[in-house]
Amino acid sequence: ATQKVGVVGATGAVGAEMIKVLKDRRFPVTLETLRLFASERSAGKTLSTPYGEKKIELFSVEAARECDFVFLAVSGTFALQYAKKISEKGGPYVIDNSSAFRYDDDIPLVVPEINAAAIGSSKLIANPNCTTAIAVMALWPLHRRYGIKRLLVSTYQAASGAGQEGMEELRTGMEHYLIGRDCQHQVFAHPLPFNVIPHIDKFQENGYTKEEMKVAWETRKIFDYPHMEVSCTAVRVPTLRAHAEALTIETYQEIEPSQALLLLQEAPGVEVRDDGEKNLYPMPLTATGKYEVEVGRVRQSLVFGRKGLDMFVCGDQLLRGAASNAVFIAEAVLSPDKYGVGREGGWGSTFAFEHWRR
Ligand code: 11C
Repeated sequence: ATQKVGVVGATGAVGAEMIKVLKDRRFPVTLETLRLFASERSAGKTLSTPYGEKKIELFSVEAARECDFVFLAVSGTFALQYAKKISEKGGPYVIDNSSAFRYDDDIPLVVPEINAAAIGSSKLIANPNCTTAIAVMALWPLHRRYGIKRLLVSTYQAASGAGQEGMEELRTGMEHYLIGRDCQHQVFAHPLPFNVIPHIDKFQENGYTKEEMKVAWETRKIFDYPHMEVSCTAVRVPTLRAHAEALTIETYQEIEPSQALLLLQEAPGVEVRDDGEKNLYPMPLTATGKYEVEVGRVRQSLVFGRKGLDMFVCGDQLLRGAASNAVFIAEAVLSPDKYGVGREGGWGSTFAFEHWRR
């Protein structure tokens, strides 16, 4: 049946991408049943979408509650204020892209290929941080078979993580830099062109940034495995919209690169690119625009030996890291079978790793 779908923050980088993904995935919504919401600044304007021209409405809880699904591509502050008001008392499903509810025990944090079953009867569902969403696609198949004890992450994050403004600042900064003009910066703490910045989100008391802690908190929650030890260094680099990450894992069971690659080849949402001789490995230029997360450079760890691997992943930050993950959540709500929700031994169940947990 046709669904009434609202996108709040429709003019932002993630909102715009969500509308494209809805169309591309043939989500059951039409130009008539799609509603675009934004703040006063954009309300009343017309947005060109893959469905056709659509007028942007001023957001209100009442209007949002008329929908079946509401995607929030707005700030955490906005989500905190409105998400529950929209979803409560028989309201629509609300899929929130911010970090506002991710760490609440009673709100599911979902990557459908991994834990669609966690949705349960919740009307409010949190979408993970992009860095986490990209890494877990490669980590989950390995975790459910070998058990990941420790995880070390170093990231190379694109400007799009800071939204449309981040991408604009990088583009303009590059142009200015090349003609010898001053490189202005507002979005990033320093000029990003020809630079790398080891600072994403706020510094925490333990010296890590919030972005780095999100990777730890969210991976544990999505895997329903609070014991995993995780450490991350998150770095902004001058790429546009795909995050890359170096991952090192220590496993409970002995793991071999060739076996790991076989598992990854079978895994949904993953594309293996692993052939050094052919210069084939994950890169932002090839991962951009793809739903799949690229995985490669899989090798036995020189530190953890037979119980460890090093690898490299790269995923489209606006897709897997935000828009497509959110749309897949809505698909999982409509067609639970698609992602094996609740299926014993299904891809998303804990069936396989009970075996090493014992
Ligand atoms: C970045 N990962 O690259 C951030 C953006 O928790 O949803 C996403 C922040 C979040 O800047």
